[in-house]
Amino acid sequence: MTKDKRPEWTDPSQLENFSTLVRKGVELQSDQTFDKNKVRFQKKAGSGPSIDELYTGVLQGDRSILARSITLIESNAEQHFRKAQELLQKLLPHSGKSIRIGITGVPGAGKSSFIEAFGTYLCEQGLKVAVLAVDPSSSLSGGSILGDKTRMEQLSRNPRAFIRPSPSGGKLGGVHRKTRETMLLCEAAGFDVILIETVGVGQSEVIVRDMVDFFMLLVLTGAGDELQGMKKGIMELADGVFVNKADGENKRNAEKTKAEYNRILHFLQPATKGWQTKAYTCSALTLEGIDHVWEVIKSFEEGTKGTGIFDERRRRQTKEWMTSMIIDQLQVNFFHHPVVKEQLPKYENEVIAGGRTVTSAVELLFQQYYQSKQTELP
Ligand SMILES: Nc1nc2c(ncn2[C@@H]2O[C@H](COP(=O)(O)OP(=O)(O)OP(=O)(O)O)[C@@H](O)[C@H]2O)c(=O)[nH]1
Ligand SMILES: [Mg+2]
Repeated sequence: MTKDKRPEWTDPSQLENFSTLVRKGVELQSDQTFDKNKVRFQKKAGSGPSIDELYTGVLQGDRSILARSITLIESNAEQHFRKAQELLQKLLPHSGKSIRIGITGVPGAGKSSFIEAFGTYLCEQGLKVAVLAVDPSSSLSGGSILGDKTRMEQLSRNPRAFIRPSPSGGKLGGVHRKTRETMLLCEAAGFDVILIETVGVGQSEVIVRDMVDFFMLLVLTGAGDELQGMKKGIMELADGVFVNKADGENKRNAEKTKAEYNRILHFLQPATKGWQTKAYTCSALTLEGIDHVWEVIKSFEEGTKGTGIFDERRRRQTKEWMTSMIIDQLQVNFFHHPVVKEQLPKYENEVIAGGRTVTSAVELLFQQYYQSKQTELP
């Protein structure tokens, strides 16, 4: 048909004049796109399930929904942050019912093997176990502990267990927040025990200590010199010191090490009021003593709940968490402010060159920061 032979406009209601007919189709939802190649609707990238869907899924213990919710919390994107916060707010009343256990120890102490053994034991007792990690290096390297799932092969296949590697940092204090919020999600999903692993090499033990009820230190035999060199600080954080690898020929040594630790612990300030931190032996290999670890933790829980110390610590931890988030926000706000970014190097140079005192530089910097903040106000 040539152009000029086309009929004039015809009223569509005169259906007999049409050989084909355009019908009203299915409307495209705001969170959908239409994929021409596959000829079907797709959810727009990033939209994902609704908050209500996530909420219900997490409460029902749906593992894939739980994993997606954690991904939302771990995301550094602004729109995910808002959605995650809304979800957490809804789930908050369902959290808090687990026992939170922190595990630290030098590389090679057997943390992964211990979690495999202990976690499996707990599952056998009918409990549900979530394993999280705080990796001090992750914000730098992007890597994470618990990457070695090979050491937790059995546990990672257990339907009662849920293992989540350490999140990567993003903003200041990011890992801290993400792990705490992930813990709350896992609690809402019905996990009875939360194990949080961290390598005992610095600040991360203190961060984990502030998140958990019971903090355990995993150590090796052959204390002697090692024991002397060990930071008293980390032992003062622990509610229990466990000498791992107490098996085979190492067993006697482990007993000796245990006695040495007990001697030292006796003189230290206990980590938890009303609870004497002691040393014990265990083996992640033969499983000897693993059940006793749980007995120790249960008796700790009973005792501290009885005296109110348990709840008091949780309240204090929440308060301190808030304080630390305020400090993070202040830091980010200050150091990312354009005026500070511009002026800081100048003052640094002046201070380094000896032309200005640190106090005066800081004062001037804050003056300029506050001034520009005031002009920003509506
Ligand atoms: N004999 C014996 N060997 C153990 C025991 N627990 C762990 N091991 C071994 O010790 C080595 C280190 O164990 P891991 O569980 O990887 O230790 P880790 O603390 O997780 O180490 P990092 O992940 O490097 O921090 C492995 O070769 C384990 O097989 C135990 O109870 N007895
Ligand atoms: Mg490990």
